[in-house]
Amino acid sequence: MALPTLFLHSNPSQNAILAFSFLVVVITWVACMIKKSGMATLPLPPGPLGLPIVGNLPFLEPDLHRYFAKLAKTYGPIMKLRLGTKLCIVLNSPSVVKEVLKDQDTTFANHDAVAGVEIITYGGNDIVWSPYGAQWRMLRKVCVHDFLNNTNLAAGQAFRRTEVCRTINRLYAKSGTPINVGAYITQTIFSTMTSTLWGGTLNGEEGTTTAAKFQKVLEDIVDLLGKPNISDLFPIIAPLDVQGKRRKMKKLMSFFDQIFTTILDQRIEINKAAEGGAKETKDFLDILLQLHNGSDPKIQLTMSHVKALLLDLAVGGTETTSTTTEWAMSEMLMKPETIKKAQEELDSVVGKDNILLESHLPQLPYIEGVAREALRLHPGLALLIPHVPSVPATVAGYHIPKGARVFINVWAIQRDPSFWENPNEFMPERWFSTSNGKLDIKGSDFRFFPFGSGRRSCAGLNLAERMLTIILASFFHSFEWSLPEGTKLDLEEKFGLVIKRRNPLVAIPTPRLSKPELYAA
Ligand code: HEM
Ligand SMILES: *[C@@H]1O[C@H](CO)[C@@H](O)[C@H](O)[C@H]1NC(C)=O
Ligand SMILES: *[C@@H]1O[C@H](CO)[C@@H](O)[C@H](O)[C@H]1NC(C)=O
Ligand SMILES: CC(=O)N[C@H]1CO[C@H](CO)[C@@H](O)[C@@H]1O
Repeated sequence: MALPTLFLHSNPSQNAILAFSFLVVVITWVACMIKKSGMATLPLPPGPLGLPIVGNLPFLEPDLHRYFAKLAKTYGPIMKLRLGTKLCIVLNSPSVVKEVLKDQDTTFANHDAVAGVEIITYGGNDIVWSPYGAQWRMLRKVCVHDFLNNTNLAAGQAFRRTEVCRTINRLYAKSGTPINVGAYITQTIFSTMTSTLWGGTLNGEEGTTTAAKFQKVLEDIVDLLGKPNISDLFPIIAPLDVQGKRRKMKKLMSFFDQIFTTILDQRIEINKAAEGGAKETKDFLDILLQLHNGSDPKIQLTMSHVKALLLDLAVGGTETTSTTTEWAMSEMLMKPETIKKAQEELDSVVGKDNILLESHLPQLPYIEGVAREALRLHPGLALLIPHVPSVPATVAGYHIPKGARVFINVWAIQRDPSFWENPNEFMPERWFSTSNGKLDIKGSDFRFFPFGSGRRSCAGLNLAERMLTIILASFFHSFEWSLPEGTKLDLEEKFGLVIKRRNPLVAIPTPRLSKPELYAA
């Protein structure tokens, strides 16, 4: 009744204005409804309610991968959270992951940089944090095609062999005593990585101290990257660097840059002296310097690219691989019958009086099953590296805004009881079953993708797999392993960018080969 009364008591021009306004409101409202029901504004994925400003931050639990898996039980295969002002999307099932990493691969082929990352990229010249585009494509080609191709991988056996022999000799010296197994694994992988990257340049006594420091600095970088940072969650205050993350990062970087400069200067001198004489095994640095020197007209590699790539591969390849190897050994020690089976295989293929070579690996399916089981239960990067869409996207019928941080919970999927029988149990033999045996390691099936999938999948997969399997096989071929009396092994995790063991893995090596001198350096 109010409206007609209003019209009655007003003059005609006022009436016209009111009627017009009324019409505008109605049209706007109808337009809104049409838009809402149409394609333009799909809803965001469901998710737990948060508080103003801080969002869901106060409710986070420290083990993000487990916390996300728990929430997924309520909110389903795709959900949203707000961490500070940052909108985060978590994917929890193979079918939504396929939509992102396969069907819309190009849109999502960017890694979401966390605060402090810009400092370690030599001015945005590295591969991991480059957005999808021409520079990333060039760097990816250098890594995968020019460096980690089959020829170079095979040639790189020499580097791995030397380091594994060295470690085995160090372990012989410790036989019968409890050792920190993880420390030996890390040392072996670190040395293998650095010699694969820049050869023996860091050798000698001075080299050993530098290497130890280098290894520590690498660990610190991975730690820093894995810490949730306030600047990340509230980008508005990022310039203040309240946590000093950027300051710490800068310090770590200046250390790297010094080392790289030394290595590069030395190498350029050596190459000059050798007058381009062909070396037998080329390390990554040789390949990079040749490209920098214009050996491939399609590739314009600056010195910043060279340094940034060295750093990326050193950071990306060391902790991930050594952590996976340590988890594999831990799982085996928890379940001694797996050690027995692995050793039976090794003894029948390699024998007790022969040295183990990489050429044996294709004949060791049980060891391969062990490696895969470790990658399934303990994928080094439990949430991959967060992806970010370059344009607004639609996933599973929900709206994903440009700039949202997309976590992919590979850890949860690889333990999902709907795809895996006894999902939490370490069972290398599951890889011989007809259903799982077909799953490859490259992520063509989204039930198992420890290295990611698609364009942004791990660039070092082939090298990682070789390092992991040769070390595992060598450790169990050369030694029996037992736990110190009265100790009990656990599988407790410590969350970070790379999920490591909370407590060190301590075990006792006892030689088991007839001719240990085979491994004498
Ligand atoms: C067991 C060991 C390893 C695991 C589990 C692992 C896993 C991964 C994962 C999950 C990603 C990100 C995928 C994504 O964001 O979707 C990645 C990226 C990457 N990894 Fe690995 N990785 C390992 C070893 C290595 C090694 C040995 C190297 C180097 C030689 C390496 C170099 C890289 C690089 C350069 C990227 C970034 C690729 C890009 O942005 O295009 N990784 N890795
Ligand atoms: C691998 O890369 C090297 C250069 O680093 C090149 O000489 C060789 O031909 C490549 N091999 C293959 C199989 O692409
Ligand atoms: C770069 O190329 C020049 C000539 O093309 C050659 O003399 C020099 O040795 C090369 N340097 C490296 C590091 O390959
Ligand atoms: C919120 C939060 O966990 N902040 C961490 C960010 O990183 C610093 C180190 O750089 C940690 O000390 C903080 O705990």
